[in-house]
Amino acid sequence: GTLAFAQANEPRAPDGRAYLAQPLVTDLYVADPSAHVFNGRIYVYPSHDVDAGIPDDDLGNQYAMHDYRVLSMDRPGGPVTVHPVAIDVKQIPWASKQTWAPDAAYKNGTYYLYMPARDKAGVFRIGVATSTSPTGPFKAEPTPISGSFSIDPAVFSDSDGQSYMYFGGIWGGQLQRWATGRFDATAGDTDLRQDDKPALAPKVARMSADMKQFAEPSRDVQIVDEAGNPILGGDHERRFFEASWLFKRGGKYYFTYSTGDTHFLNYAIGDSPYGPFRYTGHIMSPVQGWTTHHSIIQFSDRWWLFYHDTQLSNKNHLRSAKMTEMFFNADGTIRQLDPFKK
Ligand code: FUB
Repeated sequence: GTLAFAQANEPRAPDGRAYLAQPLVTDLYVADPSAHVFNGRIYVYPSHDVDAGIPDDDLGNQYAMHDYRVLSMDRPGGPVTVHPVAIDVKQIPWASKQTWAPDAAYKNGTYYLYMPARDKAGVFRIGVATSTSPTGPFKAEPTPISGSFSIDPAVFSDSDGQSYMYFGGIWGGQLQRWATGRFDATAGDTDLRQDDKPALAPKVARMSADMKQFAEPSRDVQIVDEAGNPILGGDHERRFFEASWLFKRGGKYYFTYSTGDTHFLNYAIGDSPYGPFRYTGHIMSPVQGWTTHHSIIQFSDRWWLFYHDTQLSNKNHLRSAKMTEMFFNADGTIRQLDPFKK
């Protein structure tokens, strides 16, 4: 059929993977692509990058996004539909600016869009909006999720029907300001500067049955080394920075994330959605651009990495989402991808 024809003719890298590393769209900039398969179609929930003329800084003020657009396609490599604005920051009652990396989920006929943004006091929170359509328009809840903070929500629904939100990001994502459990604006703009202590951990909380609240206080996601010791703050090529994404394969839970200032996508493997997760390796070496942020889905029997880079704009804050096939070794490890290898 059409799919077999398309697969036979798709561009391939020398290692055999389908090489679709072109921007998914070229008439707007989108980043942080969170992909899902709903009803057999691929939906991508990205940030919608804009040029607000703000210079780059450690807090990411140049990332001044204010709305969300959804992309969709019937298969990898298929034509990409860009859907109308799904929600604007003006329609999120608690938010003031910087609608950063979102995620989405589906349950019982409702689609949920999870959105980090600065609240009116400038503190990042995570809110949710709902729709009967995967592409919106979405209607925001009046307040952020109670107990939420920082950025980059990723919601994983397990086969037993439970869903979990992973979240957090240091530097502009403000996670370092929550190290004591309360917001501390004096905690600085980067990390804790405690290189020999465990790195700041991403957070996880199980979602309530209605997907709109945390069912429990959030807890640390432990990322440990081969010996079971926490990855340390000074270990910038392995420690968590932002961009959590969780997927399950072969009964194992893969917690994946960006290392921010060293620009890797990493993964760590565990036996439970709560972890601990053992650091295993890089998924992808650095892309062009400061940020790297991804998602991973299975579509029929193949696995796909969605990511972004700045090759189209040459500007850190104007990013293009892309996708490429990824492969697993027999032992469950991931074959590391190089975004520059054609
Ligand atoms: O897109 C804005 C922020 O930059 C995201 O929330 C981070 O993950 C980084 O990509």
